Amino acid sequence: MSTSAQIGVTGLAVMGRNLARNFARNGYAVAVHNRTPSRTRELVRDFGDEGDFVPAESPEEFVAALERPRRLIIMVKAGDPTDAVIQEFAPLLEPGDMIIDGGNAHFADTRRRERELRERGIHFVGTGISGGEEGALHGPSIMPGGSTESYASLGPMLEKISAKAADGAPCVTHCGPDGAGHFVKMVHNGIEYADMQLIGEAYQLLRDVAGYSPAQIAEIFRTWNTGRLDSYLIEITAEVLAHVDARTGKPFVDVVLDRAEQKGTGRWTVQIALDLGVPVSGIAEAVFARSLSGHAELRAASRELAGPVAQPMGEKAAAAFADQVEQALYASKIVSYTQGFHEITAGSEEYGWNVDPGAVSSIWRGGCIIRAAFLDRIRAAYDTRPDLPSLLADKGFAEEIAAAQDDWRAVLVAAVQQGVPTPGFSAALAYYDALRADRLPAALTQGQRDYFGAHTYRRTDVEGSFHTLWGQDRSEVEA
Ligand code: NBP
Repeated sequence: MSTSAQIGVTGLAVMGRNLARNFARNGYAVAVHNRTPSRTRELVRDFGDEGDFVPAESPEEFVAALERPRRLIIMVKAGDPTDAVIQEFAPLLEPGDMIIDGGNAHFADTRRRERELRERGIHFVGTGISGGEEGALHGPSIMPGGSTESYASLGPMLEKISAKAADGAPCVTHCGPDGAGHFVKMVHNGIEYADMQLIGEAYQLLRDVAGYSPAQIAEIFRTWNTGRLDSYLIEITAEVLAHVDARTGKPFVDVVLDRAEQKGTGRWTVQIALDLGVPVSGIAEAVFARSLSGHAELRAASRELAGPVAQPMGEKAAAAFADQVEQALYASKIVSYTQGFHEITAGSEEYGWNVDPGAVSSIWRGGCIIRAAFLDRIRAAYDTRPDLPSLLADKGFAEEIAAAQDDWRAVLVAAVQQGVPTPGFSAALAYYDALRADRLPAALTQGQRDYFGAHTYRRTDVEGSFHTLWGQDRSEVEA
């Protein structure tokens, strides 16, 4: 058996197969393996001429085909299958070898696996990969965690197969130790949910309030895609909206059941944010909006509830409204990313990862689903001030929001008056207004908590914790 392969991929469904082809097309000899050997044979049969593949039908054969230290990528279904594959392969490996998990693992699982394998001297590199099957083949955005030592060996190969940003920079960075890569990928997906929700709300407003057809809205999105909203998601939104269903001749978007599905990474982003105490309200609203859309019976039972029916406006007013929606969408997007980056920095602090948010924004500029011109702005903000406490603290973003806010508010007024649900736009504005508020009703909350539970409060004028004797003479005591 040849021991010539520089890297191996086990798990040859759509992602693993395309990733293996990407390595091979970039000149690497790639060992390929799959639990069901027919997938391995099909890969070599269909794409064997693209590069140097070393097919293996057993784990032993696969491991023996890899040069040392071995680099073994797992691309199987996340969860139990990943543990099963690790248990199968780890006994065949030696200290210094690397197992790279490119699946969508929960970062806590990655931390556990990294710890267990480290005890055996094996590097476990939990790696977020974004870009879907096309990205895996032509260049994804790659978010590896794991040890610095493993990145020194693996990094140059990942850089070669990754997407490249417009300035040529590879869309890969060592995010930090153990679960940092999968954590960053999780938040990427959470932001993706928020982006999609905001775009959906913009579409609904343009349709119901402005009165545009899907084809007209596709044109509006195409125009937006030439400006500051330039992004993959805006681009594909225009494509989807312009598509006409061949079966009925209707706009495609009108024949698709309006129940959004989800695989879990958006939900994880919110669950972890709750644990970390980070307000990611925009991402949460996006996850809840998908959940709500799926409650068909609840929606059917509620359809007769009272409320306004949107009345589309005239052509001239519609054009002006579309400009306002662009402002609202852009401002809300800034808030979504502000919240997402807050979660990344909070996770980094909690787990001691030292994640560089500027580097993360840089590798999201190409290959991944949220790739956008906007990411260049975020990177520039972190370049200017690496310890930026919040994206809203960046002068440029603050000025853009200041310029957008009248329109943002006007769009929400219209949405509320016309009964169009805009949870993402609304949550973003509420977050913005809460942050800039002089006083929040949290003072009242503290008073209530002290009243019913003697939870104590702090004062604005004197140091220390206090409790009011609510049931007695209401005098204040130091707690
Ligand atoms: P799937 O997530 O559909 O997984 C199928 C692969 O897992 C097959 O190779 C299958 O082998 C293997 N597998 C399973 Br299932 N159980 C196994 C076990 N107990 N032992 C060994 N192998 C097992 O494939 P995918 O869509 O290519 O995704 C791969 C990973 O990449 C996933 O973690 C996914 O979340 C992640 N990801 C996917 C995308 C995307 O756009 N699809 C994007 C980014 C990340 P078999 O052929 O023998 O059944």
